Formats: sequence, structure tokens, C-alpha cells
Amino acid sequence: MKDASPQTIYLSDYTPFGWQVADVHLTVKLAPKATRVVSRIHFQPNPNAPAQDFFLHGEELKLIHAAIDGTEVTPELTPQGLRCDVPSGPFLWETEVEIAPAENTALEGLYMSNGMYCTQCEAEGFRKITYYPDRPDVMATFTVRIEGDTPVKLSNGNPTDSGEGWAEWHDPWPKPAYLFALVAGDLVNHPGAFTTMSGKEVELNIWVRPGDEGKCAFGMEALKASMTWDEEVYGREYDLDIFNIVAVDDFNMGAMENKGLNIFNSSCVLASPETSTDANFERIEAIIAHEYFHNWTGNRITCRDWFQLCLKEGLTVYRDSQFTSDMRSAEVKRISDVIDLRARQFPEDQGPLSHPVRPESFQEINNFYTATVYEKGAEVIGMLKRLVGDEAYAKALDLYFERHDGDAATIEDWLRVFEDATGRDLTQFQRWYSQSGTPHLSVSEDYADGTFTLTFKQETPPTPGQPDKAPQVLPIAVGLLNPNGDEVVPTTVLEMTDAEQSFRFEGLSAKPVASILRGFSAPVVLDRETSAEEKRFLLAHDTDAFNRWEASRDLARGCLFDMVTEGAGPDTAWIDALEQVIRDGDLDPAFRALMLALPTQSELAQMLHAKGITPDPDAIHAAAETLRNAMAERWSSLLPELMAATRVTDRYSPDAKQSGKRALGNAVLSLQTRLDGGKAAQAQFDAADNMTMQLSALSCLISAGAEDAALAAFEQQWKDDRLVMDKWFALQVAATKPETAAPRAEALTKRPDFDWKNPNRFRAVMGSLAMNHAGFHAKDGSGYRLLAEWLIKLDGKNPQTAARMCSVFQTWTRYDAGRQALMKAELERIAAKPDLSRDVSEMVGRLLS
Ligand code: 0A1
Ligand code: ZN
Repeated sequence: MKDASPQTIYLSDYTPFGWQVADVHLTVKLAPKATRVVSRIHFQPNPNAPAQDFFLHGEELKLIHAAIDGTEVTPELTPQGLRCDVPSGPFLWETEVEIAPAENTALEGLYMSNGMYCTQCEAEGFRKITYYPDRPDVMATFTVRIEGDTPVKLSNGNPTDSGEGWAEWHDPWPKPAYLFALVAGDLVNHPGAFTTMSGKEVELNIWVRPGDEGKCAFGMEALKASMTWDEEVYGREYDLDIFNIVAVDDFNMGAMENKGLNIFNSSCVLASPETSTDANFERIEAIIAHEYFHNWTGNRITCRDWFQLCLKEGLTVYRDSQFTSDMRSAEVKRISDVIDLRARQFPEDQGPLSHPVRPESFQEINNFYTATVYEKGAEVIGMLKRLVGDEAYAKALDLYFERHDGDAATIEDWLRVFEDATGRDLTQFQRWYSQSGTPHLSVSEDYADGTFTLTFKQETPPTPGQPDKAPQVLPIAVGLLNPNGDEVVPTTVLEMTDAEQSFRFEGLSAKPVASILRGFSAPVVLDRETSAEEKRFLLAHDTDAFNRWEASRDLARGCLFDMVTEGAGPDTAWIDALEQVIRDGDLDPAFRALMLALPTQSELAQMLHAKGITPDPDAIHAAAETLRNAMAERWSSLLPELMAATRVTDRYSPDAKQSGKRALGNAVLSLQTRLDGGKAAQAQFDAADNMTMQLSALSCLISAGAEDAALAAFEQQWKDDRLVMDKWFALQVAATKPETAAPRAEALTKRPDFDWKNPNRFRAVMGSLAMNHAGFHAKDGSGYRLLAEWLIKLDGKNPQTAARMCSVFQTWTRYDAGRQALMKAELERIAAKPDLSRDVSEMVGRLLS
């Protein structure tokens, strides 16, 4: 039965569940269309909860029978669950339900992927497996018996016993139901082992479908590195005898941290040099770390309710970014994270979907697994660390683990730990969790008699439901350079608490050049009027790598802005200043590759909109093309030289050193393609022995319009590899010219291998269409129409993935009246779909509001 009237849930309505669960015993008898789930649960009254009806969540379940202390009962059933009269003391609750995993296309609860049974219970999927108080503050130990004829049967915790056709698992750590997992199938394992810091042996496995065994070694090494890192940096040890990872082809998200049994989208764990790019390797390493780190930040300490999602996600993203910084280059990681934040979180925070890091209401929690909760949530932790210092941060984290181990905690608990560990008052800091929107920070400078004064003003524009904002605490990292380029004041963190505040630097011999917001020390928009000359100075001399990159980015933004608004030509002074950096062989090639990338077209659209100019996607695209062509022409003799210097002759490794060289080489190749029409790219494509080189060459050929032969050859080579074919689908749409983006996407949807129920394949085509800025925003509305049609279709099968993708419309009010009307009409068409899911309905409602 469908949920007819979506309800809004409020943080302020939180009440504890009326019962505690002592333990859960599940027997799952697997069958594709009629799986039986028998649950035996010991409930006892919760002395800390107000009186309430006994209500258990349950959706799309066929109740076979229910009993209390062995006596059959007839509960009242609703579309959301069941209500029942229960004894006043402790009791044993038993139910048997039937579910059909083979028919579950929503990929939530128990479902099947390529003949394999698997589960996804976060956030509220367990209620599709059995009746249960499916909320994170109800924690219990689980014993699971799996019956079925698949050779492998896995669940959380440690294996306890098994026999012909059955296996039993016991998880000794109390956990909420969202961390429950079960996997059964014909799987093979890539084994490993780890000895923890206290000398405990842990068995490790990566389980995959037969044929994928050769793609597990990198993931296993990443897992071991994560386990070591969490011991060394956070003092956190693993706590079970076994840690299993399973790769699943059909998965809505990247991966899931189920206790002792992490389930991964196969694209986020399987890797080989031939089939995965350097970027894939880096992402896999980070996601494996992320899920592993959840064992402490998420599992041992979980969330009281879903409003506290950032408690586990912000912290775990922060921890995985620290890990990547330690494993690779901290500077490159920081720049990449900021690029990502601006591309995904800023538009969210500046549009109709804006919400606080800790939202205060929702209809469908699955719609709040957002860049704001994850990435801004991590930025907030980075700021906290910057404000209290590294040592105090470490002390606070120790206290957090000590005080809250085994708890379902809140943001208040988290901040109290910091207050207790440091003696600071974090009342104002709390606004980072409750106020939505991106603060704008402006700055003015004054110099007189050796004293340099920086005056900052902060202001956060109104966001949905929050017309007025109070000032937030901003850690502003600043360094000062002398006119000769020497650093006279090293990085200093200024703590801004007021709407307007001045900071003085004394004893200077000349007016310095300020490097502000070093390392992007706070997630704000910095509105700073500086001359191009000063930016070029910072580009050449700043000791802070982030701000060096930012100075160049700013110049590029300014140049593109002038090109679009005034018809100006490319800024050759910037191109020449950048050349010095690109040529500098002492600089990390990965950093130089980042310096070569232009701001995204969507970022420019946002910038124009913020300045009151309606962005024209075609004009932005044209300006970016002209600028890239100018860079290529100006550097025509440098490019071949650089390509030669970045050639890797050693055996392929996805490490930072080699991948940095390839990144630079491929950035150069894309410029070279503008001069030779794809000659060098074709040569690289033909010679490539790894996916990084092959795919970037293909990308260049597509943008040069010289791709037919290469596309066919690629398809021929990789037609049987689903993950590689996802790249093939994606690239043709993402890298093609705007006018061919929507027609190509549409043609691809007509292929028999466009298996649109697979979220990876769907996103490969539709997500890439949205990423082709001018293509998606084609004036005739063809991009919008195609996407809306497919979202309507997907909504009937997989509401969660459809809803997530609705966010590509979040910037719709930025554009001209014609485009706005077209997008609005598509959103209204989606909203009018009969039986629209709660997920998509909430998203479209927010987008149109
Ligand atoms: N907790 C996981 C992400 C995740 C969230 C929701 C899911 O289904 C709705 C699945 C996975 C993580 O942060 O990795
Ligand atoms: Zn996570």
C-alpha cells in the first residue's frame, strides 16, 4: 500500500520510543518472490519515554502472523506499520512476514542484484524487511539465521555456526536497524588479514561475483591502510573478528557502512589499471576509508534521530579527507574538495533546496543525504578544529569516544564535548548547524604608519524559511606578503564573531599584500575587490598553495566574466602568469593540472547571477571555448614539451606521483587537441594500456568531434564490462558539444544495454546530460524534456535515485524567462504524475516553492 499523505517530521517533535529492545533474532528464509522473515524480539518498557501506543514500522510487508509471549495477536495494520496492545512489562514479540526481493526495484530493504540477495537499510529500509521500531535510537544486538541455497550467506558481526543450506551470525555490538545487512549469493572472496594494535587478528574479505576477483587487490590494501590510519591518528581499533566488504552492481549510493558487512556499489570498490582511471582509484580508496571510519563515527556512536545525520556524516567525511590528505597531497586534496564544494554544495545552499547542516524538518529523509549534510558538515568540523587547534581537537575526540561510545547522540552532545575539553563557549558556533545559506564575506584594507588593518563584513542572504541571519563564527586564515614576495606574517587564524570586525597587524615596513582565507578556512563566498595585478602577484608568490590556485581561478573567472559581459578577449596577462606555474618542474604535477582547469560553466552562471546578470549558457560555453583555444595557441610550443615531461615509463601505479603526472599530461593533451584536431589524442588512445590514458584520449576525441572510430573500438573492447561501459555512456554525453548532448543522450537510451533500472547506467546518461551545462540548458528545452521524461519513468521503479537527480533543476530560477518557463513546465509535469513517490514529490515541491 502506498503512503497517501506525506507527512512532515520535525526535529522539535522528538520523543524516545516507549520500549527498549534487549535483542533481536531473525530467521530469513530466502526465496526470490517469497522470502519469509521470522523475528523474535525482546521488548521491555523504556523508563525514559512518555506513554505511547506500541507502534512498529513496516512497509510493503505481508504479515503471516504475530504473537506476544507465544499467543497469537491481531495487530491493527496501517500503510506505515502496525499497532498492537502489549503487556505492561517485558514481552517476547514474534512475527513472520513475506517479502519479494526479486520485485524490489527501489533497492531499499532486501532486494536482488544479478541473482544476489542484498540489503540497504539506511535510512528507513529495515521496515521493508520486518516490523520493527526502525529509528536509530533503538539499538539492539542481532542474531541472524539465513536459510537458502546460495553458497555464501553473510550478515553483521561474527559467524557463529553454519550447515547445509543455513548460516548464523551474531553481532555483539548493539546497533540500530539501519546498520543491519544481509548478503547471499554465488560470490567469491579476495581474502586478507589485519592485526590490530592490541594484537587481535581480523579476517578481511572482499566478496565479488565470479570474474571480478582480479579487481579487489587495491580495495584490500586501501582497507588495511584505513585500519592502520584510524589506529594511528584517532586511536580507534576494529572490534569484530571479521570485516566483510561486498560489491553489488545495483546500488543507489556509493557504499554503506553496515556493521562488519560494508556493502559497496561495485563502481566504488572494483579496480584494475585497465578498467579504472586514477580518479576511480582515488575515489575507491576514499570510500573504503569512509565506510571503515564509520565503524566508530556512526556505528559505535550513532545518531539519535535522522536530523543528526551530519553527526556521523560530516565527521566521517572530515576523517576520510584527512586520510586522503595523509596518503596523497594535502594541498591537492584541499583544492579538489573546494572545487567539489563549490560545484555541489554552494548551488544547493544558494537555491530552493537550501537547508541547514542539521535540517529541522523533512518529509523523506533520503532526500537529505546532501552535499550540505556531508560536505558542509565536514567543513564545519574543519572550522572547529581550526578554532580550537589540533591538540584540543584530539583531546575532544578522545572525550567524544569515551563519553558517547554506545550512544545514539546529538549535535548538542558533540559540541558539549568540545566545550568541556576546551573550556570554550560554542553557543555561537552552533549556528553553523542551524543556519542555512552561504555567508558572504567582504573585506577592505587600510595601511598607515606601519599598521595594516583588515575590516571584514559578513552577511548571509536569506534562504527558504530563514529570512534573517545572525553572524557566524568565521576562522579566517590570513598571511601577509611583502611587496618583494617574502612572507612577513605567516598564516594566522583570525576569529571573526561580529557582523563587522577589524583586525590589525602592526610593525610593518611597507603596505603588505594580504592572502586571505588561506586553505579556504571557512566555507564562505569571499567578495574581495583586488586588482588583477595583485592577483597575479599572489599567483606567483603566495606560500599558501590553495590561495595560489585561488588567485589564478579568480583571474580566470574575471576574464570569462569580461568575455561574456563585455565581449572582451582572453586575458593574456593571466595566461602568461599561469605559464610560469605550469612550467615550474618543482611544483607537484597534480597541482599544476588543477591550475590548468577553468572554472566550471555552472560556476560562472552562478557568479553572473550573483552579480545580477542573467547567465546565457551558450555565451558562457563560447567564452570558455575561446579562452581554452587562446591558451592552447599561446602555449603551442610548450605543450609538446610538457606532454613529454609527464610521460610515465614505470609500471602503472595509481599512486599520487604517477597519477599527478598523468593528470597534467592529460590536461595538456586537451589543449593540444585544439591545435591538432585530435592527432595526439588518437595516438594516445591507440597506445594506451590503462584506462586513465585511454579515457582521457577518448574525451579529447569527443570534444574535437573526431571520436567515431575510437568510440566503436572502445565499445568493442569493453562491451562485456559493465563499469567500463558506464564510462562510455557517460563520456559521450558529458564531453560532446552542447547541441549534440540531448540528442546523443536520447539515442543512448534506445540501446538495449541502456539498463535504466541500474542506477549507475541511468546516472551515466542522465547525470552526464545535466553536467553538460550548455547542452542541458539547450534553448529549445530538449535537455529538460528528456530528463523529466526519464525521471517520471524512474520514479515508478526507484524513487530514491529519481529524487536525487531532481536536484539538477535546483538552479532553474537563475536563467532567462524562456528557460525558466521550460524548466518550470517540466517540474510541473513531474509533479502531476499520478502516484508520484514521496521522495520526488518532496523534491519537486521544494524546487517549485
Ligand atoms: N551512509 C552511507 C551512505 C548511504 C546513505 C543512504 C543510503 O541509502 C539511502 C545508502 C548509503 C555513507 O555515508 O557512506
Ligand atoms: Zn558516510
